[in-house]
Amino acid sequence: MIDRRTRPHCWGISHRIDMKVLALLIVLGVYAVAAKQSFHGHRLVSVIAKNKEQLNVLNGILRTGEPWVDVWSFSGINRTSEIRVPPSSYGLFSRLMRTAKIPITIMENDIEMLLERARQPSLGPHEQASPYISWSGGYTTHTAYKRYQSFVDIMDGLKSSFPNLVQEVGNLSPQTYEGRNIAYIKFGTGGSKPAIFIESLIHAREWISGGSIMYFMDRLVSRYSLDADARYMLDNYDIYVVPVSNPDGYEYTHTNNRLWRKNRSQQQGNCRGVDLNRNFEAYWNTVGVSNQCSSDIYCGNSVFSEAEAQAIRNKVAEINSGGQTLLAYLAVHSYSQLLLTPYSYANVRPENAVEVDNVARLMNDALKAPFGSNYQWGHGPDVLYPVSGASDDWAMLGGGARYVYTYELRPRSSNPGFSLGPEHIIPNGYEFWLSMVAMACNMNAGAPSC
Ligand code: 0X9
Ligand code: ZN
Repeated sequence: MIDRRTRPHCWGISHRIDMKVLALLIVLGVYAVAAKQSFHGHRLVSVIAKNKEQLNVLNGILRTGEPWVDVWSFSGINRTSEIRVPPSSYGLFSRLMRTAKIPITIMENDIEMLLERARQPSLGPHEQASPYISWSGGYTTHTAYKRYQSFVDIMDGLKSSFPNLVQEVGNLSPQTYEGRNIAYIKFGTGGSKPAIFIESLIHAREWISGGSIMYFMDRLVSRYSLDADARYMLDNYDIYVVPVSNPDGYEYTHTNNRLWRKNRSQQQGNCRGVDLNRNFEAYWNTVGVSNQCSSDIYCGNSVFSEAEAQAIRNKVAEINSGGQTLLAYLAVHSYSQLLLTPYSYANVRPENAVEVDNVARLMNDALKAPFGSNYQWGHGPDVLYPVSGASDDWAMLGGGARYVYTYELRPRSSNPGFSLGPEHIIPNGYEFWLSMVAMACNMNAGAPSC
């Protein structure tokens, strides 16, 4: 017979056990959800195609993409391409290279170690000693890569702290695939001026883009009353910034996979992600894309299929329909230290290529100026590779922008590649700042000279 008095007691014990089990399950569950992908044993290799046949082999590899290999940078004949090869793919990869007679140089045997090392500061001595580093931020600090919510909070804070310099902080429409808002900010001092539109972090893993943009935004308003450069920009232009154009992907690089590039939309089966920089209407699905979702350059199943690409298109359309001139469009990426001019889709130049290139040269000089960084500028397909469906081409073809540039920020090469340490935010932000000033000062926009 069950002693009734013991019942509550027994229930209490089993309840406590249940709670423990529940807590354990929650911990395990959270761990499972938050467990980060490890890159132990993944090699980073560099290869150079010496002729067209070899380039075709590399191109074939690029097209099949994740999870078999992950192409970090891809370039033309006689240029270095850098590829992450997981241990399970290495046998096949090296056989393919041997057959094609392409020598493999191993840059790193364990990419997890590369990511780990990037947590150690690695600034060059000239940068540490530079007087420019003495301006290390006004409204916010720039010593760590920020999560998406911090970007949003800081933009809200800039609006309340500098109401005369920030006209709007809002959200693009539509929201992301996972239901996040895509925040934007509009800097301006009133009236309708020629617009500069800056898009960054469309590729999730290119963290330095967001860091440099945040430095730029901070400097623009914090130094307005102190620097002629900041004043010139805000007195003559309206500047729209979407610092995190792919928030779902960006958050995923913080929580799950540091090397994720695409958005997070669900495609065929369980496969996720479209390369947003292949989803715009610019000779979509013609060159430099894959039709397989597993690839990092998957262009989606139709042009503008992705919410994040639509959101940028819609904002630019709104700017244009509001009677404003979209003068310049900047797409900010990393890495390789390049400044690319349009068009991306083929060996074709816009009719105003001369003025676009003149400004690019000056922007590139500005990038090199403070620290002697080795930046290179040129026509996208020449310097890098042709791509279709990229936002830069669309900005000119469909968005009506007269000056269009794609930045590939620091570092120069794959070591450390995407895992560039946060101590580079300020120097790279400063280089980016100077090149934006050079652009603002040299475009034909009817603004007084600098
Ligand atoms: O491939 C891309 O989307 C960009 N490079 S990245 O390494 N950041 O992925 C380059 C886009 C623009 N490309 C050209 N203008 N060729
Ligand atoms: Zn990119």
